Amino acid sequence: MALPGAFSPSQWSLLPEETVLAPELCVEPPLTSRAEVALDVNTMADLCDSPVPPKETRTMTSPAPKPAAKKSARTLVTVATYNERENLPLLVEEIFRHAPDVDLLVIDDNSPDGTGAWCDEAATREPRLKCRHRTGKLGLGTAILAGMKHALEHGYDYVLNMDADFSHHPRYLPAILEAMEKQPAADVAIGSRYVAGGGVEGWPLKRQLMSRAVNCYARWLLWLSARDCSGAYRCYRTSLLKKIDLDAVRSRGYSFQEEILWRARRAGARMREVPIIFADRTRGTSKINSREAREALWVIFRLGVFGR
Ligand SMILES: Nc1nc2c(ncn2[C@@H]2O[C@H](COP(=O)(O)OP(=O)(O)OP(=O)(O)O)[C@@H](O)[C@H]2O)c(=O)[nH]1
Ligand SMILES: [Mg+2]
Repeated sequence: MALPGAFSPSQWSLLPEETVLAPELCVEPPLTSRAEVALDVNTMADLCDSPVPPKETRTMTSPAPKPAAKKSARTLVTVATYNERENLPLLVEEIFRHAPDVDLLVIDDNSPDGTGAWCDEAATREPRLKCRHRTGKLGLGTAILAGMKHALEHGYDYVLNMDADFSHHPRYLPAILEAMEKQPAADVAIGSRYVAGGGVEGWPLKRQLMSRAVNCYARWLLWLSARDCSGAYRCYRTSLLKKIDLDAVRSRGYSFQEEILWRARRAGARMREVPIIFADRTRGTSKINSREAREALWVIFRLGVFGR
């Protein structure tokens, strides 16, 4: 039986036009093997079909960065960190190598491993880098939100968030930024595991299935047409964020990704997905736990069924 507020696969076509991820809103895969990106939002069944990711060598650094699209838009990249001392130095280097025109804000929650201290020291040598410190571990969602508010307060055109653990490789930055510009311009560009050309490396089958299931769940309950609704590698146009009441966001943790897409859809956002290969972290430890996962499922349920 369908849940109140949920809708059946045949109702996808009833979504307002601007919320549907039309095929032309998918950019071509930036990787060597180009696969046609076709978004059929009329069926839920294909949501759970695993696209076959192209073979790619996993390295932290990549030899020949493609420069980011030349553009005048001011972009703030935000990275939330909690105990990412092993990853952050190389990540900062790689971000500026692939996207030299961006500014970078690290939002650190008083990491016991000294991530914040390293960042402060690095910021004295790198004017594009800033570090914001919070008192303790306050959740990934609130950290991303703090980054969005910083971008709004400082007049940036785009705010692009990514994880610190190299699951979101900086080599995709140029493609994601280009996806914002390509006509018709997008309000949100999503680094997506679940469009053709995208994929996941290094996750056990159980985690892959869980991620797929959460995506199906969120798409159904929240009427989201993006294939990857739970990933954090995304760029937002700040003019879109101005239309969203950021203070009303309920999510503290991982459901932030689904919730902000839901709010963006309701604000009439145009979304575009860019294929990425998501690589499991090789350094540092995971911060997600079962309590956070249960809380995320509950928030999505509440938003979908009660609308708040
Ligand atoms: N500031 C801040 N950052 C956080 C918090 N929780 C997680 N993060 C960061 O958010 C990003 C994603 O967290 P991960 O632990 O990688 O979560 P995940 O990607 O779902 O899980 P794994 O890849 O398995 O580790 C990383 O950059 C973390 O350091 C938090 O409470 N505060
Ligand atoms: Mg991670």
